[in-house]
Amino acid sequence: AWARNHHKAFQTKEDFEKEVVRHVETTLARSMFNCDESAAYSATGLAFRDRLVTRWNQTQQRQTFIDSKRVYYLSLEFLMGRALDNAMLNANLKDVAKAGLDDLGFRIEDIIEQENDAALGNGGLGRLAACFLDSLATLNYPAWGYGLRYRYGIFKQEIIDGYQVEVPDYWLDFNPWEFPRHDVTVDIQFFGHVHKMTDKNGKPFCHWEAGETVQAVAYDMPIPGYDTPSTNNLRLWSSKAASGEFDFQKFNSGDYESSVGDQQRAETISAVLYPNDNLERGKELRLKQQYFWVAASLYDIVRRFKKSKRTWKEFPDLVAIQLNDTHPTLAIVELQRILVDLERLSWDEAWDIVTSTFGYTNHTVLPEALEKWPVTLMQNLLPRHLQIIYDINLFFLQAVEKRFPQDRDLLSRVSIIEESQPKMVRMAFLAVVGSHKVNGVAELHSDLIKTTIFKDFVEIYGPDKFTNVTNAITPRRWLHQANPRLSDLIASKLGGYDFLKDLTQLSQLELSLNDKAFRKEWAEIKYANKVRLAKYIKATTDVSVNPTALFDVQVKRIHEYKRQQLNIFGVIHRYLTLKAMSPEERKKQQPRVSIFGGKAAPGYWMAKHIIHLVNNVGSVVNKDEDIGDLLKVIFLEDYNVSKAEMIIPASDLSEHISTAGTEASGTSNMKFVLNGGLIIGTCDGANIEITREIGENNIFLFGNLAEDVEDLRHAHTYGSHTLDPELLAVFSEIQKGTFGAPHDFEALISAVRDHGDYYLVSDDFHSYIETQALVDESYRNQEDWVTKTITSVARMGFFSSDRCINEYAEEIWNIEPLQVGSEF
Ligand code: 26V
Repeated sequence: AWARNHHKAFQTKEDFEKEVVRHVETTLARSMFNCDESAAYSATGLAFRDRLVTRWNQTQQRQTFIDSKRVYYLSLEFLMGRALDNAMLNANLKDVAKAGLDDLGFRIEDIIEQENDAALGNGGLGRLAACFLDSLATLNYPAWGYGLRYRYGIFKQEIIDGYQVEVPDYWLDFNPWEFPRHDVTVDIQFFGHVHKMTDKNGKPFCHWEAGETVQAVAYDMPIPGYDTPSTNNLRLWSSKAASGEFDFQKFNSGDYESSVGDQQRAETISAVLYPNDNLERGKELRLKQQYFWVAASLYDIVRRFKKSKRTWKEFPDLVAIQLNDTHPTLAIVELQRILVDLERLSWDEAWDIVTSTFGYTNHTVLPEALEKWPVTLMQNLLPRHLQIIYDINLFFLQAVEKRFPQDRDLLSRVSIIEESQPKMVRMAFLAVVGSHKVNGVAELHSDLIKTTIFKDFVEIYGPDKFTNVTNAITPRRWLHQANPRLSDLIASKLGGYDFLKDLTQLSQLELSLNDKAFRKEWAEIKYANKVRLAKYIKATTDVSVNPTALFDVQVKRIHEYKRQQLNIFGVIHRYLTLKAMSPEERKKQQPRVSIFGGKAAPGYWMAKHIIHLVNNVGSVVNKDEDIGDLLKVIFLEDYNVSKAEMIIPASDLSEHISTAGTEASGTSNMKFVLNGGLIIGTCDGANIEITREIGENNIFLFGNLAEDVEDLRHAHTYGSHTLDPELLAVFSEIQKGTFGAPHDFEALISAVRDHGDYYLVSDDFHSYIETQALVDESYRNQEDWVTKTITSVARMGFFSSDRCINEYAEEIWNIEPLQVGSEF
């Protein structure tokens, strides 16, 4: 097979060029004479895709043949970004492609830029799933991702007059990375009624007679590993009208519009990614998305299992399913339904299989993000599933009652059904009850869930069901791809690129701390990355920034708990301080560029006001001649994975300043440090473990601790609430109208001043300002700064997603790597 496909497995630039020309002239039906950058991208993508296909098929065949246990990662979000650069680097053929494209008259960077981001996610949760797929393939684990093929990914953000405007992200125009599988379809049912029936042996069973059927069609994306032939699969489901649903009656009788309407209703299910992160809104379409995706995936998994001819008892020996947050929790109910209603296992046998199969990862403790569905909605859309949920709850509560007799209060606290008006299904509780392991994503977070939202469940199940797996990132994309010069420099010191597969090898960099040439090159790379970002800032915002200034970056979704408002209030304080100085005094100050980026959920007014304030402060500060290069304030439009790959390597300092106890982990903090930047941050999420690894001299921590947050909030509401005087000075300046109509920012101020300052902006303000002053001082000593950044990078080995995936594999999934034969 390998020999037959040899023409596709180019190794030289000549063969690569032949493949590109072949695709331009045949697949794209164009001539090389009118091959523009877009066509060159398509052809290059197709050439690499061809290479992947053989390995992908071999990997799947091998996994099937060996009958190895597979893990299925169920996630409503996969924030993949671009695929071409990644495919080239993983195959170690980027140099070949670069030379080939050069011959054909193209610059490889321009070709890479042609690709749309696969932006099928909101933020951290979706990008984590993408890093996990990279590690699973690289470590040769038999694994599939399952998700939805949204026609529109996360919206594109435009800034118009300082305001965010959302533009649809139609990304599928030409996507060489997906393979439609029109033969892999599943009919998914909704609505209808449940009938009690009796089988031929006289045993009762339930039959769900559904009211609507929608078809799920599989689209597959190959996921290459780095420096391995293993190529895993990401299967995304797309919805369309089921063949039986297309109403030919209507169509033939001339009611064309209405038959097209049915078609469109079906396609709506996978039309758009919900752009909220951390806010649950209980929309029926979202529940439909969840069930559609979960039911199609389980059908697929069960179909594959059945081919192995094993008994049902053995299901958990072949299948592990990880639930990425509560979004796929219905999978627990669906598997129970398949086993009990369709396969006719006893309830207990089925439930044993179900609970041995699932693991659940929690990604947030914010109460407003915890999924709850109205019982009435569930009853209408999924009547049989609601019955099963009630039964799961009944058996669970009976067991609890047995162990803790007479504790009515406990029963109502842990009930999967919240007895509120209206009644609600608590998805996180269902996920806990239906899984054998529950994990948080950083140590503090995993401790917090055990003492807050899942406290009672720790009592009931014991502590072993709850565990921690600290998040991490793939060094292939976030170092090698995003920062090739730094990766090359590190490789030159470590004797090759093995560190990309064993990141703990970075520790050897500490041996080079005193190597002058190395330090110089290290600093030059940071500078070059800053120059590139400065050019981008000039091109997109028309503001000139000095690349020798300290680049201070906060890029992430805009949310009150992440406290971009603290950052911008701090910037205003800095501006006022500079304004009050004499010109001589000013000359002694450290120049800074404050860079913000991130999307606000379209309905999140506070977040939108924050964006507006940042932009308005920028337009005042950036043209103030007293200030010049001492302070620039930039808002970068449409932050996404590709932009992150450019911005992160250019940062000196990044801000991870959430109210302690609110950011489950954060993962960009790791990306910034790995790229030679330092952090200003709170004792929250993974910042704490980053500090433990790199040392507290190499991070700028500030602010109140998680353990004190509750008392502070209580004091705001019930005690006297005195606000920080320097923050009040900032508020007065905003209210004077210095940054535009003060009315626009009243809500931001009153959240702190009048509504209890839930996120402790005032409590942490002074500590924040003082710590920023320390950063300035530190940055002035460039030699020390470089030492800190090299030391930090050297100690980041722990934060490779390879370590993280190995922990999941051993502690939760019980799966082993499967080496694909070296014959290819
Ligand atoms: C939640 C919801 C709630 C229902 C509506 C739609 C929706 C969409 C996404 C989410 C996920 C929110 C949770 C989340 O993104 N958590 C982030 O997960 C990262 C990876 O573990 C972690 O680093 C971040 O700290 C955490 O905020």
